Amino acid sequence: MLIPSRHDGFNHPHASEITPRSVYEGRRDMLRWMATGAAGAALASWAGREALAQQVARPGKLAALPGAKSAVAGAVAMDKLTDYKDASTYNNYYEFGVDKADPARNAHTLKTSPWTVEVEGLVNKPRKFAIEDLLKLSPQEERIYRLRCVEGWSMVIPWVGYSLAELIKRVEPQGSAKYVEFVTLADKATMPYVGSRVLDWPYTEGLRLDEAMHPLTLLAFGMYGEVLPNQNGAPVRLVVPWKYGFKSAKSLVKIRFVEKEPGTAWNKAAAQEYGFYSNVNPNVDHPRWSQATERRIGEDGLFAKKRKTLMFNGYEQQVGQLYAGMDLKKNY
Ligand SMILES: Nc1nc2c(c(=O)[nH]1)N[C@H]1C(S)=C(S)[C@@H](COP(=O)(O)O)O[C@H]1N2
Ligand SMILES: [Mo]
Repeated sequence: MLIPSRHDGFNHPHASEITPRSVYEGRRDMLRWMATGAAGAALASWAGREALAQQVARPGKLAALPGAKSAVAGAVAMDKLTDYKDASTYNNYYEFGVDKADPARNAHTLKTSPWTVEVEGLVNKPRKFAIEDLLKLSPQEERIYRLRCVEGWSMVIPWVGYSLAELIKRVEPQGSAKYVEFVTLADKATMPYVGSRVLDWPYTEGLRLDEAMHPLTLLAFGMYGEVLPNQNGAPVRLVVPWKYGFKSAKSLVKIRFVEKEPGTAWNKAAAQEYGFYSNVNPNVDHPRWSQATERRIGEDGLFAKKRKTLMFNGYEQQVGQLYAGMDLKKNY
């Protein structure tokens, strides 16, 4: 998820806001991290977003969207929740910029109403949903999921939504439908980076039909009891908790049922680094860095000790059987 950045953590003015002592103490870790290329951009964004977090949304600002506790197995991680201010100011949403603080800064231009999601392709009942109808299609549930980014950080967020399977059942996929492609908004007028060469727009993602049907795969409309803030993918996004964060496409406009494995945004950008499956797997390194550990955002700051990354992000019991017999090194 890292592209050459204009930021160099050590030259960035905000770097001075990090106390020399913590810099010193974290230095060895830091140097190791620098070697991965991740540090420059991340250090700059972390410092920059501290100030931003003071101003940006906190729960209580957006429309309420409460959900009943989910009964889906594995839907409630017992981990401590990430602070709302961290979850809403440390984001990847490249349509609004490549710095972690950019989406919170820039995504106010996203127009989430009117909004439609078109469900098409190999289904008996293709349908265009107005967002209001999609919201009411099934009861909203609260699910506390970990989301782990391929860059090595993770968060724990109380999402609100319902299983994507609820929608899929209603449109009746045909026997030839083997995959689901997700297409997100690409609007040059409101998204400053659409048109840049960072990615091939629109941002798209895909799942195998059985992955899309798995009850843990969430169509999310809210978090922390409120509708999604724009930077987190309003008005509707995917959350696939056992896969790296980039599979969880934001601001969906099309859901398409297809026969062949669809292309995906990061696979198109760097095929040797980002495969179609992208299951969280501590045993398969990213070609440029390890995936064995992660930092929980907000836990202990930038130089926190890493925690071990779990197979399938801790959801192995629920989803492991989907990949029985597959070579997960080959299908990364
Ligand atoms: N449309 C779109 N969806 C996207 C992205 C993006 O750049 N554009 N980034 C992905 C990545 S890399 C991650 S880690 C998650 C981050 O979700 P969050 O900001 O809610 O934590 O969104 C994913 N969905
Ligand atoms: Mo990510």
